[in-house]
Amino acid sequence: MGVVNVTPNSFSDGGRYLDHQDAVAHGLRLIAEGADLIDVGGESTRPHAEPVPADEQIRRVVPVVEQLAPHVRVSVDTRTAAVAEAAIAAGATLVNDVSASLHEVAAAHGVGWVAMHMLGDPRTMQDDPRYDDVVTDVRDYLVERAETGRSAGVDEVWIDPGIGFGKTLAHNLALLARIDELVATGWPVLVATSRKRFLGTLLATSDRTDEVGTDDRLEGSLATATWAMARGARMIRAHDVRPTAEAARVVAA
Ligand code: HH2
Repeated sequence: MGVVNVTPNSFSDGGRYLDHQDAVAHGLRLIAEGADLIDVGGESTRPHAEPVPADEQIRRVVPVVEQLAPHVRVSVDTRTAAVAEAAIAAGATLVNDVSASLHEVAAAHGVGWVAMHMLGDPRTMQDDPRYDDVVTDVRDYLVERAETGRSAGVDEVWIDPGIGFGKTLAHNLALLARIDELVATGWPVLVATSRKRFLGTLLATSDRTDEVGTDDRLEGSLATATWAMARGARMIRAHDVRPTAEAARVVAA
């Protein structure tokens, strides 16, 4: 799953593809690099981000979805029902839902649905997140969401632990270390670690005291994607599609 963020403030590529033609060109490039699916989003969900009104998200994503859908499967990255509906009308066939609440929209339109785990919402999710056992809590939540989606009539349901969404470094690492427990539920698992902050923290060294920037997180992104794929994750959401697709081919072999 290649990422096209049509936003001014996404944490790693914000502002780069705000122009529709730039976003479409980027999506076409990701297809050429091996993406099976392009995820188009018009709202950043980075920590502390403010919600974006539905009409603004629609203005950002619909023209891009329309132009990419003839070439590739398109998902819409949104937690807003009206945006999901507009993107589906424009050709999207998967709702990538960080709120895990849009199953009825997916069911009504006969499209797939990704249920992601997030603790709270982006404005507050990184304020001291706590779990009894993060892996068990996230797994139980996702299984409940997936079963609800299936009962509502969604045929294609994915689950996603939501790396970085209300999680400390230790939480993210536990979810990856025990990703097999999510795979064992039988629901197909999507993992998205690409360029995320915990990689910057892990890769920081004494001469780079704080954290490694988003453009220097490729190796960490690939290491975690490969780890997850080798343990059964079936989809990887990635900004750097060519290297990730190559890693996927090697794991598959
Ligand atoms: N992470 C981001 C956005 N959408 N969707 C799923 N299913 N899983 C994720 O972990 C996930 C996601 C955040 O990354 P990005 O789109 O690069 O940044 P932003 O939210 O700032 O636009």
